Amino acid sequence: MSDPTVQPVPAAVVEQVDAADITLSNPKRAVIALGSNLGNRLETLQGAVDALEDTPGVRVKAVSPVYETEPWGVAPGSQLAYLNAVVVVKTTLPPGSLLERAHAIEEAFDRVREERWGPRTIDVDIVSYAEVVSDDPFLTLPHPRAHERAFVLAPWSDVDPAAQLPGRGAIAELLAALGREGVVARADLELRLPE
Ligand code: PH2
Ligand code: MG
Ligand code: MG
Repeated sequence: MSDPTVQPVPAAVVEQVDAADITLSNPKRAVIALGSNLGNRLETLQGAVDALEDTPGVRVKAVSPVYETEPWGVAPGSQLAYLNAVVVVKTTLPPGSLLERAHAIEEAFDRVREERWGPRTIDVDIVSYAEVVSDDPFLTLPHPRAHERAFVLAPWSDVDPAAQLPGRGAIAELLAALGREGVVARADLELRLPE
């Protein structure tokens, strides 16, 4: 005998739940690092923040203080100082689409890729995406060098002091171990959180 409390589900409304649905209904938190050492650095950082907010499926939740930082990875004195900041977003975009958007924003600000670690108007790096750990060469998550870069960890710890870097531990501890040499807060400069 059939149970009268169980309603049969008509075949027409059987739902499909696939990866896209889960992404769409469940926004993820991503941490994005911004850096600029060419042109009007502050204006460009703000432009990148605004462009992120203008992206369908991306909401900027927090913007860090701005730091002036010594260029890492190049001969001392060979490049101008960077301004660096970190942005926390909530997004329904999957990681690959968020990366495509990051690259589009770099292109919009005339980023040229001539040499590795060359000076740049803007660098938009995905530092972490939810708890995702991936060694995909197209998008390694978390960012493979974030744990050893004070110019990422310092602004990140300002917006999220308890943050963990998946696979690496607490960012506060990573930053304490690394020190803040060459990474100076520019309290006179400020990025606006988009309305
Ligand atoms: N980015 C690099 C290389 N070196 N140095 C500083 N201070 N800040 C950066 O954002 C940065 C760098 C490659 O992306
Ligand atoms: Mg980059
Ligand atoms: Mg970078």
